[in-house]
Amino acid sequence: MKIIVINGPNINLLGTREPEIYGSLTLDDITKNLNAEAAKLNIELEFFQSNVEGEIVNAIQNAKNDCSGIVINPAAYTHTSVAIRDAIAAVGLPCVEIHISNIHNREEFRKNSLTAPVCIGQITGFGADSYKLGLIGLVNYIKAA
Ligand code: CA2
Repeated sequence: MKIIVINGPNINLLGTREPEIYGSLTLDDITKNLNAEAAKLNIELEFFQSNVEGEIVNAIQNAKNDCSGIVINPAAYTHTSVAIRDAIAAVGLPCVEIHISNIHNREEFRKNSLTAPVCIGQITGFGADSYKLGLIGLVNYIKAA
């Protein structure tokens, strides 16, 4: 089983600023931790990060070719992107939305997710662990399907 982990804009800056909100781990650290979890789960991971909305849409569409599911942190596009929502709905792969911070206890504009309604679930507020929790939930969902 192969799962793609997609990260949206500015996630490449993790660990460099705002550690009180996003923690001190870098995207590279999170990738290493997820690869360790993937080995335990006996699955394969692919990673994609982009600051460009259309590139994220392309990655979601391409996932249909060789992936069984998607873990996505759409970052700021969570709150704005009809295109990413439509891509998730169009490919029909099970998708888990994750956030490092708790989007429900921050600014009002972060509370609404355009993408969550087309995902099987949302994990928000567990720091870097949100990725791991989202991955475990997705793999269990796929295995049970
Ligand atoms: O909590 C999350 O994972 C977010 O998806 C992160 C996004 C934010 O727009 C969402 O509302 C919630 C922002 C990612 C920006 O990451 C930074 C990393 C280091 C320094 C500055 C920003």
